[in-house]
Amino acid sequence: MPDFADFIKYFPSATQSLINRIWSAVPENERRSLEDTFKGLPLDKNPLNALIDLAVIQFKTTFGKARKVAIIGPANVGKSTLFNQFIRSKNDKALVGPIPGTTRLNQEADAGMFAIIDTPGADAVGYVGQQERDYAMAAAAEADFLILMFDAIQGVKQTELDLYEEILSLKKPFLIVLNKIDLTRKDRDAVIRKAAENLGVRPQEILPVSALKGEGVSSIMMAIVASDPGMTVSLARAMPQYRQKLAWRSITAASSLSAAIALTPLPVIDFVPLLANQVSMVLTIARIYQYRITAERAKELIGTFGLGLIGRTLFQQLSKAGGVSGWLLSSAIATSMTAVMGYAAMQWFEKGEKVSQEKLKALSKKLTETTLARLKASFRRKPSKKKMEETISTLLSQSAGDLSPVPGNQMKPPERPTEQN
Ligand SMILES: Nc1nc2c(ncn2[C@@H]2O[C@H](COP(=O)(O)OP(=O)(O)OP(=O)(O)O)[C@@H](O)[C@H]2O)c(=O)[nH]1
Ligand SMILES: [Mg+2]
Repeated sequence: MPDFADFIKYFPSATQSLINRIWSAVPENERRSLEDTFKGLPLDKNPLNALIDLAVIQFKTTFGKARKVAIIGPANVGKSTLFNQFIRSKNDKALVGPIPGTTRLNQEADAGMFAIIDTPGADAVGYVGQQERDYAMAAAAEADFLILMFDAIQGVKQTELDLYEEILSLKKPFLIVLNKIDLTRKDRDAVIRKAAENLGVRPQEILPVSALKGEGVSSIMMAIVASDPGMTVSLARAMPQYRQKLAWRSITAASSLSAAIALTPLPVIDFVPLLANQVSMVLTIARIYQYRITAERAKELIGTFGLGLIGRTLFQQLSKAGGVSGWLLSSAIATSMTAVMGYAAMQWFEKGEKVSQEKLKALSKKLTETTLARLKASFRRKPSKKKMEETISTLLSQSAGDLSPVPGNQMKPPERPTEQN
């Protein structure tokens, strides 16, 4: 798990102290809980983007104006390629090309929580001249944060050192990235070391990336977020909603599988394959909330929810009422027991709260009824397992709102149960 310090350490030392100064303005207790947020952030680009999408609204309503992040560097290092990795709208796509000087004007686009600006090559040699450099420097002067990009294969040349000095003199927070790292092999560390030496920074202060392959892009994004408490607050606020979405997805998958398993009517509701499926769901939910628990512990937790008994009682009541075939009833109950158990697990890991038996009973009954009605309407005869899974999956994606809690909006991450890790 990354933490705050992991992202701060990427910054050149001047920027580190700048950022520490900004962060020291945040009250101590809030700072700690915000810094904690970093431990839960996803490191892959797609999940991170999903989280940022949720945070954007929070950010825009709270902080209004988006910060500007400019990508500055020599021609042909891959600035436009990186720009394209950040943009939200395909219409904003920048032209990319193998010939230096592809970009001749600044181009700004929405990158979610910040605006991203692509600039022409700023090395003022060869194909691009002083004018392009002026454009790039104007963008740098206007930006709140700079991504200074160099090429791993070309290295850092003398002309580029001048550019680096000029960037330093702006006294803005910046990040040094070494792009096209995919083209290096065994020499990767040596290439980074050499670039660091030429720039006079430590190798850890250079972030190796491949804009082409998207590698390291999420680290750049996180570093930008870490540089600004406002963005971190927005991510922290979006986090509960994001986790609920992920958890709900795993609940939907597990419940659909339970329904398919239960097509072969089960003698008791905690039949072994069902339990194995539920254990794996609880483990997934625990992981989403950053708990590492054992399968044994998950089994114990499932036991304490007491859903087995609720399920058996429901089964007896509904089969006494008659008129429902065994497979229908058992699938409906397996679905609702698994979904309700997932919900209970979510509440447990999110808030450290145990949902009351009354509430679990009421939820189970309601969800079983809804599921039964849907299954009756969908199937005259016993369907294939696959068809059953699909039907339940659709039903639960639609009914997420019925079970899943209202998205939290609190500033501080909730208190955690004590059994951390
Ligand atoms: N192998 C590799 N090639 C890359 C990477 N990033 C960009 N390129 C290639 O490098 C060339 C230049 O990319 P651009 O994104 O146009 O570079 P730029 O810095 O915007 O160039 P100018 O606009 O000319 O200043 C293109 O052929 C890209 O496909 C990378 O991470 N790895
Ligand atoms: Mg370009």
